[in-house]
Amino acid sequence: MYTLLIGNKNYSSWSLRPWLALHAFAIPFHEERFVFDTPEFAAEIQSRKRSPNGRVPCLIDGDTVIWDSLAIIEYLDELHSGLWPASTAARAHARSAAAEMHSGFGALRHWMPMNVRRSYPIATPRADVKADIDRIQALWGEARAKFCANGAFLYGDFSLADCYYAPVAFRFATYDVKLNAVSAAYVNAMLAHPSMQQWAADARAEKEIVDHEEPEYLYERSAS
Ligand SMILES: N[C@@H](CCC(=O)N[C@@H](CS)C(=O)NCC(=O)O)C(=O)O
Repeated sequence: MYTLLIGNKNYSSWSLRPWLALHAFAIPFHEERFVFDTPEFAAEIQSRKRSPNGRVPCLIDGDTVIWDSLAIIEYLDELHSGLWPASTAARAHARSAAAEMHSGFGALRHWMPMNVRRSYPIATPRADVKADIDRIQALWGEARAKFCANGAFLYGDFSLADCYYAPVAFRFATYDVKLNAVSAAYVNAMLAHPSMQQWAADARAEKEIVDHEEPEYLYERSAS
């Protein structure tokens, strides 16, 4: 049985991605949640005792330890197969989209951090955030136009690409981002997915508030 080390469900966007892959594809796993800013997180995770890079997520499969969300989902695809879209062209596009999310969209990630339980509408996103939003919508639109014959997800059936963009769906809801029709329908489909609903319910049930992860901290600090 796999063990997945994760952070707070309300905040940890990187943890969500492999958790969703395991949960949505009904792969049995055990989760261990470590709360940010606690002595346990420092002792078990940041010390690198349980996770080689001192971060979450980290997947443990017997003697094999995989410590980055992208490596984890590729490992799962290798062992369970069929988690990426079926055609070679769709798979290449989906992997490019996931890699772009992994290495890019810094402005969106910084200025719209995932916060599942909050509603914090931002009427006019900063220009750099808007550029990230525009690029994501273009990418989603292309995936759906080229590779999605049926189905509500980016490449039709739910795939690892959707796991990779899941935190963006939560962000767009939290910050009430105005979207085109294709993107809005996709976000709705993602938010309605039973595994996303489970994660959101777990996030709402968490009691911990990490001040520096909350939007007020970010926006008040930037204004001062
Ligand atoms: N590139 C990594 C990012 C992992 C990451 O930054 N995780 C955050 C939580 S979402 C973390 O562990 N932060 C705690 C720290 O850096 O001390 C991945 O894809 O897994």
